[in-house]
Amino acid sequence: SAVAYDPGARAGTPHLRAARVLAGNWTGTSTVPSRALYPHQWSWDSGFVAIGLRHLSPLRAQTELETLLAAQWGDGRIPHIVFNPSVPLDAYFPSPDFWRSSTAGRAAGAPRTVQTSGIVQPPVHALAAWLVHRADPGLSRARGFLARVYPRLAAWHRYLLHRRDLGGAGLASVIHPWEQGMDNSPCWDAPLARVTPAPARTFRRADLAHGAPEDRPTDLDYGRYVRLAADYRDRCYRDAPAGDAGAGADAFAVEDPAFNALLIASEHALARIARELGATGTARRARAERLTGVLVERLWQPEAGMFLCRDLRGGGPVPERGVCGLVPLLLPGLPRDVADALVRTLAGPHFGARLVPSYDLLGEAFDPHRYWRGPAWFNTGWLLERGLRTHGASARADALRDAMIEAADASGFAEYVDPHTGEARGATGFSWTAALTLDLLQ
Ligand code: 9WN
Repeated sequence: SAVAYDPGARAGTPHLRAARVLAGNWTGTSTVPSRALYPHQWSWDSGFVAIGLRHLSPLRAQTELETLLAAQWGDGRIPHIVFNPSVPLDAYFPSPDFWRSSTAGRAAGAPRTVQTSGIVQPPVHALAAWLVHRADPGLSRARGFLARVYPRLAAWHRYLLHRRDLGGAGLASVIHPWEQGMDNSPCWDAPLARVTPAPARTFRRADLAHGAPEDRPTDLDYGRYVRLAADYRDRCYRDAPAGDAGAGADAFAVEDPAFNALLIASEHALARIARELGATGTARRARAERLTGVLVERLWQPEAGMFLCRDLRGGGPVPERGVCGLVPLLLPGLPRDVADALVRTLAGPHFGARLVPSYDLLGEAFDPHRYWRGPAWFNTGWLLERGLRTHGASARADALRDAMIEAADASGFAEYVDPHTGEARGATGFSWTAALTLDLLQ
């Protein structure tokens, strides 16, 4: 049953208010990102939520990840949405009858017992599992938590590194903006422009019942999202072989720095998990280091002072500065000059607001209110705060942490906020905002 979140309730401390959001969004086995806008389980949301939940209940945090992993497909993919069967079909679009995972996804090993989407989201899960374990190693060992999740996480990484290496260089590609998680980032404008939108009359958006249209993607964006997802479904979620840009291949294929940085950070975490389970973890650590080299070689742009996406179909780097190009700061093995340049770019004219914007403050497409085209988000802020700390910029990390805690609490744990003023946008009572605030408060 839904517990209404009341943003007017200001009693207690930021910690208590954040905990209350997570309690209200807990379904018994996982957490919805937002009761109204996103009433199912989302993949990378659950990773971030588990990172915060571990401070309230390590058991709930483990359960969050276990529920998601139970919906993993036979080919290793973790679907971006796991649908709650008790939620009406028209509460969210695209719904299970669009994805048809149990029929269209059968060849790829979609689960029979639960309905899911067929695309993926950024692989933050192994990092989350490791952090959750560390919060209560005794409980984790007693429940065999890591031993149970490790093979699933390893299969997930295997899927991304083999089936999704569409560029052939070793990095994972995304084939839909929803996979990268920053849905309408201006980084996708050029690669998406080649996609013929599905006609507006063929689908009905549910998001506009809960979100202001000027804060959300446009109808034209949605037409293209629907086309890409429907084409993938109609191919039974089969991934094209590496290097294949032919007729059966995806119209949209991008190598994204944030997605790959999270994969590498999670590979480091898997190395630690392997060690905890009695193996050496050496091969995984070596792979994470090798992939860091590939990421730099392939996506680093010294003139921009940041990483840029690579459009595999249009050829070459996408000349837009999205926050995704700063997220690799998270990686410990980054060359010194690259890390230093990222720290400078974060404070410079393109990103230097009170809170880190999702897109270039000076970019032509910048819009402080529209979703991933300018507003500040708390998951990317959390990753950058961690990155600043990893590379010794602790005063900047402290300042970002304080600004985020303040903005999260004052906005009623908004989904995203104006990067200059902190004004709330999108949903309030948003789970990862509350969860990551809890983590920053520790
Ligand atoms: C599509 C759940 C998700 C986040 C994404 C965010 C938004 C969905 C949507 O909400 O995307 O997956 O319907 O707009 O962009 O990052 O995981 O919170």
